[in-house]
Amino acid sequence: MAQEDHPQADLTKAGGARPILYSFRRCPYAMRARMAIAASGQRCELREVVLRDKPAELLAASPKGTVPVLVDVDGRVIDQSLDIMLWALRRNDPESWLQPGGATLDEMLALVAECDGEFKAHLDGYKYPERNPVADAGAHRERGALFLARLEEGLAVTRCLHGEHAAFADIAIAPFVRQFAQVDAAWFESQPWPRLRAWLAERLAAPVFAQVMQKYPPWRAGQPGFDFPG
Ligand SMILES: N[C@@H](CCC(=O)N[C@@H](CS)C(=O)NCC(=O)O)C(=O)O
Repeated sequence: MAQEDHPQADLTKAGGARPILYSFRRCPYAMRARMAIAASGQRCELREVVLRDKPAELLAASPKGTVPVLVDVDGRVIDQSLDIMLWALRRNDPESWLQPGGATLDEMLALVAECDGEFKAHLDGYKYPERNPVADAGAHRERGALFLARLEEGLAVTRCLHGEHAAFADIAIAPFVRQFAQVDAAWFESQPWPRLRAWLAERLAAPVFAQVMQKYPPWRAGQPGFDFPG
């Protein structure tokens, strides 16, 4: 068993008064939600989803069928990753991710919106050129790189995106930069972005990242989910 596999002995009882988090390990939206939940100390029941075989319970909670989805103990459904981050951090934010000192929450959300909008579209065009044969992966890489070059400029002023410490935007954006970097690691390494690379390396080396990248077997109806964070 790989070291990061979750031991079966940690299976927790189904039900119970814990929010349920439908998640998918490799989804960058789910990663950011899991990091905020882990940092907040909020405990959840994690249900790992197979995207091509989504559980009926997930679709009943949120028919749009994306992860992450959080079902709170009162039945409230939160089906956007940023809202799940805010839900967790507004309960408990020991690392001040919502108040980095160098920006307001609205300013951080504006940067994250650029990531989720234009940058994500170019990331997809670059990463999955086969999904749109007319699109040119190289052009998408160039356009996505504009966002990354801007991050590099900001990181020349402060170590993290909005100050010296990681905060909401760093956590929300890093999983997408990670994906972009992984498409062609040699190309990414060759770009004039030393601060961005250091920033990404730091995000990926943070204990909270390792914590949320543990592997869980897919959840099946009638079975207990896993205690998260484990
Ligand atoms: N805006 C949503 C986007 C979530 C999203 O698109 N998640 C992807 C996985 S990374 C998904 O569930 N896709 C549905 C599918 O592939 O069937 C959020 O922020 O939570």
